[in-house]
Amino acid sequence: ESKQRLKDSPLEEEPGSPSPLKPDAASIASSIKYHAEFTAPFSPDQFELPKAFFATAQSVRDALIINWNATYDYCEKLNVKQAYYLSMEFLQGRALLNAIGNLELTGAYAEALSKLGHDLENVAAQEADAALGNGGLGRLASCFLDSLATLNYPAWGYGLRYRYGLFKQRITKDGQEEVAESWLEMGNPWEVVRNDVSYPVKFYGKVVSGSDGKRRWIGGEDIRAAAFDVPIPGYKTKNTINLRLWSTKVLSEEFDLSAFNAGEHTKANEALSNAEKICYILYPGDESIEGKILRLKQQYTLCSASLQDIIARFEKLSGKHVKWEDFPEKVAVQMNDTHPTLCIPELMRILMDVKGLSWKEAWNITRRTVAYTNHTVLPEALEKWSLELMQKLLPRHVEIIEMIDEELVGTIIAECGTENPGLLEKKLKEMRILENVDLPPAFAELIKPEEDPVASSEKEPETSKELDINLEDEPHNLQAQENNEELPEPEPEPPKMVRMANLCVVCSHAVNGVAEIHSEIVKKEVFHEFFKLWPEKFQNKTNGVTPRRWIPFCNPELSKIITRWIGTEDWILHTDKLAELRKFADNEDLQTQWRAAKRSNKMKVVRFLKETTGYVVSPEAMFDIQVKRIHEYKRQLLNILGIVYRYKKMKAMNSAERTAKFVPRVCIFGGKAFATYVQAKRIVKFITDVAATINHDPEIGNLLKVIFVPDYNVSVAELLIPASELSQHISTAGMEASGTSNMKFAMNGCVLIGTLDGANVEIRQEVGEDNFFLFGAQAHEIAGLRKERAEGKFVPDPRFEEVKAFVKSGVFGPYNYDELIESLEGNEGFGRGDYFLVGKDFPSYIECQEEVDEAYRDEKRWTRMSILNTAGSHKFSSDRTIHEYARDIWNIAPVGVP
Ligand code: B1N
Repeated sequence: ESKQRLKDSPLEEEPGSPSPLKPDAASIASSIKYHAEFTAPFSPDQFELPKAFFATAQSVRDALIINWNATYDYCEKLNVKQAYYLSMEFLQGRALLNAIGNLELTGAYAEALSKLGHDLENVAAQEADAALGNGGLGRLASCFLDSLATLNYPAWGYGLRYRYGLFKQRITKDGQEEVAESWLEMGNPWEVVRNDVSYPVKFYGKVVSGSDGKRRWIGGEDIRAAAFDVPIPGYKTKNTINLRLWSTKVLSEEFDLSAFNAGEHTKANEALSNAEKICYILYPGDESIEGKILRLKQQYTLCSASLQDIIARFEKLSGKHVKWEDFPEKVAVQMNDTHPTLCIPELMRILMDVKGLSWKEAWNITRRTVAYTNHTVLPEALEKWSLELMQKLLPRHVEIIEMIDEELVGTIIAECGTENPGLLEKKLKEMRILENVDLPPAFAELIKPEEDPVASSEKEPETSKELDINLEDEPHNLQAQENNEELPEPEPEPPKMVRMANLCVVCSHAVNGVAEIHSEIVKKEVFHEFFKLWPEKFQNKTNGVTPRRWIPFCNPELSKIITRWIGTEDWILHTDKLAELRKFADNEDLQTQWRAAKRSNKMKVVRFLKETTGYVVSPEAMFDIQVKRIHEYKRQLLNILGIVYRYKKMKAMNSAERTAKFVPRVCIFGGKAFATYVQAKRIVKFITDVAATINHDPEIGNLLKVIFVPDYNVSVAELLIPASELSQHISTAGMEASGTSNMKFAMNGCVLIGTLDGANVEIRQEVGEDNFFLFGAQAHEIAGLRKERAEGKFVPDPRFEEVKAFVKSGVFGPYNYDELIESLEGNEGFGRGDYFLVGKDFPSYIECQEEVDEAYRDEKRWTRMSILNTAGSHKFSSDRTIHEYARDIWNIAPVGVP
């Protein structure tokens, strides 16, 4: 075949010859030198760190490409079913240490670089983080890729190659400032552009009926999506899978040469910039929706290019006779949240309009192919698009969505009957894909609008609701509140919207949440009506993180100790072996080594904090960390108010009393606030102001330090997590779908303080109740507590009143915190009624923090807790999660490349 690669390539593995996977330091050094000379984009006369990084990465890339091509060939040859993980975000972080770690070449590379006069760690630090994601959702996608490769699953990731990743955060005297993150500026050694792989993607235009009766989408704007591939190596395996990122460019025919020749440069460039700007920047909203047309174009580009690519591969491997009904036997598409929902109408469209299948055939194939993961229950994060906007941009897709909606209406009516029109109307209102859109004429007559839907819905026979969290009872309209606007009056004509989550649930064969409690809320609250209709679709897949990056690669010292005590390093692949540490939890030798590793990781952070913030902290103090996106529901405010309370108590004591009562702590915060989320930015500013006051108070000294680490990202996480002793996961119960840093902290021997929310619930189960600091209201109580609060029945704890008054008194500088504090007060009319229940949980939080101090003072007890956290964290490997997806949703089997 012409497509065969050259078989005499010198890079191919020769049977019997030493494996190119295991080169020695000398051959690595010569490969690095070769790349420094021939491929690194730097001047010839130097070999400084940036060039050393580049040459090193290029040499690693050579090794990866051999495995990558072998994996590609092998999967094609076997033609097995593949999973495709579609995600608008992949938060990869740095790749160098991960790649050489997975290839088991870390030692050899360190030696080779030292021969060349460089230190591996410094070289690795040159790499820019690939921050093509906002937080947990994007990082999860990256952990999944690592596990898919490691476990030899046939799978690919599909995403977008944003030129600017998540913004860089600067902390100034005014709080957070955002700076563009131009990660590609120095070049990206890991990607390979595929000049032979690109697809047209269309926007706008109109739909016409052909003479054959088929609908056709014509006219409009055409751009091209081009493939950039990134190799994803597995650990201790040859399997290296592909992450295909799309970049957009103009179709060459679209460049208006005549306009250019006529001197109209702006006009000539218009098509060019329209196409290129689609992949310009990652939307920085974490759990907030931006109904912007550019975002919809991004989403459609991902879906359209990826599906065309998947379909092209299916056709190629099918040979002459393409059996479309076999498509779901070869392809599983996983949608990472609703962001890639357009896969659904796009697959339907291609199958019907391009491949000539009937509606019924296309529908069956689509439903068997796609599955949906929900990552959030926050109402403001459930994506909706304006029907009008979508109609303009994707007219044919809207026709298809309308048809799906119509069929859904038919199903609902058939299931529910028309005897109780109120109930039927309620169900339709909740379940339909189209919102505020009249019923299709065929059904309109069946429903009498006179009935009061609320009154009759109470007749609904459905009784037991274990989790009574009404997320809709107080829609939390951030933007409107930020601008201090009154919430808008209900519009006379409410806007017609497309609800992406409903579309996903209707069209997917599997819908899953990301932790047990979250999956229950998904079934009992968010998609309750759908759950009653199709209970078999709903599943749980508790998140996980890759143990490779999050234990051995970021914490080699601890890992050596683990291996020494377990007697093998198999735990890196089989994390259940970590449980064996339990039997040594009280062993003094292990305890001593364990503490020494923590201490040395803390020292690294001490140096890092000095460099980045100027603050000098003591490694003797407890390192207490909360790092995650800044969001009111994650309650960084609860943490900092707890610190303020502690500070106030300290100030009221003399020095001897203070040292007797309090354990010295370094409280570290990190995280980015969405640029227009005013309240989140106020929280950042408040933390830095509290930090400035406390850190400069000579009476307090090392007893309490507060640090806001700027520009929290994957690399900073890799440094902080191994040094952590206490970490905070303190969201309002029911609001954090899972959380994944909680898992990373536990793995690294950090004790958690948290609410019964997301994966905390399962972590606590696994590590044992005694080794987790629990506080706060539970998910099933939240709705009731909010109601009580709204009725003015909540009596705040005097300690909470005291701390608020202290802040208002102006101790933390001239900046006005009234609006921050008022968000915790009152209800309608004044303040915002403390929607996130900071005041309610405050007393149990500060009492729990006292227990933390007490436990920490007992060194042996604390070390035992720390060991038991690592030992109990084995469930949270993404290997376990991926096996579950493969078995329960994708139906794929591993294929180890020989
Ligand atoms: O997904 C993570 C979970 O561990 C977290 O609990 C959850 O908050 C996070 C819109 C999101 N949910 N939704 C998003 C991200 C970007 C965006 O534009 C929503 N992120 C989560 C992994 O399951």
